[in-house]
Amino acid sequence: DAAPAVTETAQRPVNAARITSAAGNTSDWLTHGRTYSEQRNSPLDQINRTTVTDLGLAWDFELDTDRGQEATPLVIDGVIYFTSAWSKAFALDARTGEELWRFDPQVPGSKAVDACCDVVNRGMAAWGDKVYFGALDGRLIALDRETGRQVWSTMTVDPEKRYTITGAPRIVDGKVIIGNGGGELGVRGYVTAYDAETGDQVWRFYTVPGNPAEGFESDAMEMAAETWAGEWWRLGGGGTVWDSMAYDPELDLLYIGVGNGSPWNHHIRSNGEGDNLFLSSIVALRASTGEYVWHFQTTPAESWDYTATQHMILADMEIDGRMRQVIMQAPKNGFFYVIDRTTGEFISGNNYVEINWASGLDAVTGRPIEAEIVRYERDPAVVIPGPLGGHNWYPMSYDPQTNLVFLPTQNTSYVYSNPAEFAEQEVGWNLGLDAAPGPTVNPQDEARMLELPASQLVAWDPVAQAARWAVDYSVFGNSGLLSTGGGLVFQGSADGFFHAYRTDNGERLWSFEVGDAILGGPVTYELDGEQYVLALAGQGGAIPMTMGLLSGNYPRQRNGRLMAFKLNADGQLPDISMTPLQPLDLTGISSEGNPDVGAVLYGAYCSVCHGPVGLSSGPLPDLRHSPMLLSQEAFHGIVLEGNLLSRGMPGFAADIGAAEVESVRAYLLQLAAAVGN
Ligand code: PQQ
Repeated sequence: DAAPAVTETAQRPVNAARITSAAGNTSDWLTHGRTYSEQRNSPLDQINRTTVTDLGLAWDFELDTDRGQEATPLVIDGVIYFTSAWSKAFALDARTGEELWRFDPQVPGSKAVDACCDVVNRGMAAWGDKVYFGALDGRLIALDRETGRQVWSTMTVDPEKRYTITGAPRIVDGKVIIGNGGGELGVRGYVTAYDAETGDQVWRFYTVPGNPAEGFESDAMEMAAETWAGEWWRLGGGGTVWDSMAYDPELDLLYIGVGNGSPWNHHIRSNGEGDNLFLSSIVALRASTGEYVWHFQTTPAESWDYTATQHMILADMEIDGRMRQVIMQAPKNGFFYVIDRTTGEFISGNNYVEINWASGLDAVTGRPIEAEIVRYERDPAVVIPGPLGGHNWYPMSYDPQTNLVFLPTQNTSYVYSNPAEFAEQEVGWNLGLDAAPGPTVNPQDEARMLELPASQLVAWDPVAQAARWAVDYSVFGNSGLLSTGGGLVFQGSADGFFHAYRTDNGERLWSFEVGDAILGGPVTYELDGEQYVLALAGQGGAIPMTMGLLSGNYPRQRNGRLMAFKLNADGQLPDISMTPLQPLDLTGISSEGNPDVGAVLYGAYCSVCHGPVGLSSGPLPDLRHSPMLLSQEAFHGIVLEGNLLSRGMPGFAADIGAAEVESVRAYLLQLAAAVGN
């Protein structure tokens, strides 16, 4: 047989016609959610319920970092474009995985301290002959698709404030739209549209009002200000748009998912008064002008980090005998919403995980019916879900064949407590919570959580507002989803596997051991008659950072990697050779520091990234086993001087002194001594 001809794929510009017809184009994955409706469903069916047992690794591409990998790759004209942790951009040959170019925007390591949830990046957008992505430090960068050379770069945030960018930009008609993050660090949220050719600003929409004395930017801000009290602008307000957007080209509506309040505690943020628009809302904007059209607030008077930044899907479906144009979201608060996307009218909602903060939704307005103790006015309360949500940013998928939404859920709770007093901090988070809460009024709710599976893959019927099937997992932080015409739904599990399930009943048909967590949504495309599935692995993001080892411990690959799967391939990944951590030999090691003082400092400065009580996992080393503890000089060099700055560990010399650092060391030595006891 003759060798198959090498098929060159010509590079064609990405334009409106190409994106709006993307549903029928199976050789590309042109936008973040595959199409503007963000369904993450492909009609491809070569890999199906019968053939999936022959699915294997075609190639893999190792990255140069072990931080969290959250990007959804784009595939355009035979080339894969994606971003890694630290906002680095890559282009690979989609057939072979061969590197075509890479671009490193040189984000300063010190910026990691402003990233609430790891130095992640969720991907790119493409238009014309360029690709676009946000850098962690707030730049929006345009690269030439062919060469990877920078065409323009613009600073989208005030660099003096603690903004970050982790989300992927979206493209509408020659405008690049980008949000930002920082809701835990006192910023004011907004989205901005830039001209894709020049990088010039076209419009900006703020999500929460600023200081009324300085005038409102829009009528929408004037309306929103009516729902705030006190001097909220001093603390930022929050409302960051750090991940999800969707677009309806016929309605010319851009949907943005708006985040939590800054600080979280509504008593401190707004005197405990008002709904605080547009926090925790889906907001529809006229894409051409950035004007407000409608909003739907999922959590009025947000006080628990209940973002509505989660993935939004557009679909048309029959409900109560009527065809409805809907937008669907499962925000952190635990309710699945079906909303009319033309008007913002509430159609239906139901809780998709067990919750205790509300007993249900008002049947007409969709407003939650709150439970009594959850505002933690007097007593600390266990609230379900907690700040990580019933569902976080991990993308869902909608399968028109079965009319099911596949949803990665998790069972989380948290003890919220009003602090005796609140003082804004320049480093670390500003949540307005008491870090060491006393006994809660509802300890039985915490006990209930231990009976539930850590997380699930749920197949949700959006018409009936009910689960059709679910797969249980014992770990937190499983990946986003991809469903296909082959009747399969793909998901990576946080314990290091890539799985394929039947869409109709959840039966597991295929698994591949990766040895690392997949976080983002897998994608699929077809070239030269072969269907590929791409998955990006690399444990990180909020869950392992803030939960530490409580999120699950398992062997891991050294670095993140992009993997391509196709039928009849038999590639192998490197062996996962992780030797169990041994307790440190502490003979002759002592510290003059005060471990009790160290524990408080650790909680204020370190736990945000290193997890509770030194239990780091995922992207960061377990501090209880760190040999750096053995040398006072090495420890102070890192914690005070910033000797590991390039890896995202800043020096704290401007904030704390050597005696305090030594107390942190004393505390960690105490934890290290307790290992194995
Ligand atoms: N990021 C993750 C992640 O990447 O795993 C998880 C979260 C974020 C959250 O649970 C957040 O609440 C969150 N909040 C903000 C914010 O309020 O601005 C930003 C981000 C982010 O940019 O990653 C997250």
